[in-house]
Amino acid sequence: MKTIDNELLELHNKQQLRHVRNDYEHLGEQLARRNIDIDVVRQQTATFGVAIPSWGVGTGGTRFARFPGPGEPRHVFDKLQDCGVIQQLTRCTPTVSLHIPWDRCSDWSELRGAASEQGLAFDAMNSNTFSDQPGQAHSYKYGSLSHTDAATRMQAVAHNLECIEIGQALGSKALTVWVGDGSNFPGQQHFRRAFDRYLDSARQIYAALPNDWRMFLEHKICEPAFYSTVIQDWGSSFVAASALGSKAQCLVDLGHHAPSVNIELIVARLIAAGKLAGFHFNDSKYGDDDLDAGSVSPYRLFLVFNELVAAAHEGVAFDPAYMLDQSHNVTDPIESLMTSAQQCQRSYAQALLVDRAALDAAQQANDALAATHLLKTAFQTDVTPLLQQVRLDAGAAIDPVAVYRASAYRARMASARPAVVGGGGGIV
Ligand code: PSV
Ligand code: MN
Repeated sequence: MKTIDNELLELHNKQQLRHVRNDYEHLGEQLARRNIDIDVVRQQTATFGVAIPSWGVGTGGTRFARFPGPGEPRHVFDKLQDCGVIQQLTRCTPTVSLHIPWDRCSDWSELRGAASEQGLAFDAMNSNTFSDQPGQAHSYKYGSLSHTDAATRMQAVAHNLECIEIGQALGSKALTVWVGDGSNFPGQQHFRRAFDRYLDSARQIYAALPNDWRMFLEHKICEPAFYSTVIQDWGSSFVAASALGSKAQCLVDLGHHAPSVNIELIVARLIAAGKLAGFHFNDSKYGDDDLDAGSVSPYRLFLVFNELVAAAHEGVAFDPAYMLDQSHNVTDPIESLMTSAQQCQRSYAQALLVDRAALDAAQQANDALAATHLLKTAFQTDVTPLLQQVRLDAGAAIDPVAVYRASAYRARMASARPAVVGGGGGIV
């Protein structure tokens, strides 16, 4: 089912077709001077896909307030419909990452069917043991997988096992585990014992993983615990993933580090260790701001992709999962997600333009200026016509946001989905 009228999409594309062709040809000439075949880069860029987080299509919020937008998705089927729009217009978001229990539904095969109708599949499942659910026997106030109480830990393990089961029904192949476990006061928690308890619980989840599944461990420096967290950094994540086994890897959410941490270096280390699970892309200025990917620091995003492309170029075998994880507080979530997905695709395309042989030579010769100039040259290349051509080839919109706005999808949803009363504060 196509939620946006294809005729509208084609009309918009037609209006810009001549410009895209001209701009693409011009960029092709420029790249040819650098010995780069634009068609090869185009084909590689066309393979890029990033998963949409189901929770991202709803309006986000902070702990102070949430300002819901019109036509918000009311349940997981509405969320899938919004994800379908994003995929239809961009063709670089073929999968959706679900969060349980936020996306609970009564018939998983119906959901799977609805997804394939939208041309979507399911990426990693996300468990939630960071908030209590109605009727839950044991509270996660003081932790979940690492809780001091065995029954609470068991409940958290059972929830993760259920997520795996749901994921199997949906065709997912990975479970992302992020826990809010930690402490707010020095002395509150015995660091080593809490980590051991976490590991013991994680082992039980790992043991239930199907053979072709992976377990993604997501670290986070702080929040909701503000003094310490059990899986605080990539070091803790790496220790845990190594203790669990080869199917456990470390997931890097760009917002989960101290402000000046060199994330691309962490990425390189995890690749080298065979432990890079993948990413939650977003951007930040101060903390886990969950801003739109590349909206504040596009160069940092490029440098992350540079490590990924370099490793692939050198023949390293790895398979990182790409997901967005953002909170859209002041924008239409669909517009933000389309823009962010394209921003990731842009960074990937730019990273493909790095002259790897010249960079190797500059690094070998300790020519710092030449080396950094090579990265800047790739980053400063305006690959817009290339991305437009990739979208055109795939049947997507040359300008997704323009078509989306012209379609009045949001206004249609505003009448089709009556607003749910309530909705106070809360980080999504
Ligand atoms: C935690 O901040 C996080 O990054 C985890 O990935 C959660 O699953 C997600 O945000 C949604 O709260
Ligand atoms: Mn995340």
